[in-house]
Amino acid sequence: MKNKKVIITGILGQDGANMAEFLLKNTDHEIYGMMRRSSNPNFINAKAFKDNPRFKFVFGDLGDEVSLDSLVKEIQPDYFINFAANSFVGISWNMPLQVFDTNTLGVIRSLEAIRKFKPDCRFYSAGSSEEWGDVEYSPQNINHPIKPRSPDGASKAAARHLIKVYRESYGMYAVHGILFNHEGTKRGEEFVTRKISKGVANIYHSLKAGDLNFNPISLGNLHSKRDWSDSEDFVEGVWLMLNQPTPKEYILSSNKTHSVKEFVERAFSAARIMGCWLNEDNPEKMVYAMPVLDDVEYAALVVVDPALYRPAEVDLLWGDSSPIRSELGWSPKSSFGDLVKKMVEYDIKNFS
Ligand code: F7E
Repeated sequence: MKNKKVIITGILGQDGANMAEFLLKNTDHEIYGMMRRSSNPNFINAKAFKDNPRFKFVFGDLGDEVSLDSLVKEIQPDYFINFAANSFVGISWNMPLQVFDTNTLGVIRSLEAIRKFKPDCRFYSAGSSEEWGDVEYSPQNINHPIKPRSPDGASKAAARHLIKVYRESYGMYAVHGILFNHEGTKRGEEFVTRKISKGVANIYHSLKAGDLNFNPISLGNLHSKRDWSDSEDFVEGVWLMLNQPTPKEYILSSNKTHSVKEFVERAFSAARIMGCWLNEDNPEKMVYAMPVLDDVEYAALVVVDPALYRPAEVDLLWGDSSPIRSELGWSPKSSFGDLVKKMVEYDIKNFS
């Protein structure tokens, strides 16, 4: 029997790379990793699989329907997994049109390519808890009203409706599973978790060298809460969503919520650096600091920079993924503590 074929978009990003690793390890499928043309592509996340004989890079762009049509026509994929997106919420106010073009129109272009050239190909596109935005209740389940607070959240919400339209109009197996925050050692440094783990590694190595002149980590809103999981657990859930008798949308989440402030505390503690909060009554002046000189002075580990606050914030994300746990048997292997420890230890070890 012929091996099945899978196109993964966003292959150089965290989720695309983790999905490729998962499928190469657990199936005999052929994986086609779609990347955009760039003068300086960064292959760091693809180290583990780029030379695998069942893996191939292909050029394509969600902004270019010609490339998507050609890929689907030529490869005849059994699965098309869309992890490509402009996923950094913070930048989505600065480039809302590009965000909408990639995250929403890119989904239509992919669906159209499948509809025209391989209508039985199963399609998954990454939805986001950003779509809930201004949340009405917690924990949030799949029926939560769509109330985005950012161009990113709005673009994903529109994509969700379009995927439903294609599913119902053409009978396509097309799903938009909602992913709460998911992180790991392949996460981009613009996201708060990796910014913290890399910053902790930097401070750890300065302290080890006896240098107290390190830069503190500058952060924005410390009080927003997120439901953080490990991306490696999520790609397994996405694969389950793609392999059911009928398409159905699910949420992937840890079912727990933690503040950015708690992430900071856990990350420093994973590096065995003990700090305490100063000015806690003033959110814009808060400092996480380490006592020095017999506790007389403090060295700042984290400072707040109000310029990093967002024009509109999603204050609390907390998911309810009980349906995928009970119906499909998915469960995450990593806890919040495991995730923070893994990221900090990785960044300390691979510090340069
Ligand atoms: O921010 C706060 C920030 O950028 C988390 C994407 O994958 O998950 C991600 O979106 C929180 C926010 O992720 C900094 O204001 C404070 O409240 O890591 P983030 P996000 O915006 O939640 C969802 C589910 C997606 O789908 C998205 O695509 O942390 N925060 N200080 C900061 N955030 C950043 N980035 N940098 C800071 O300095």
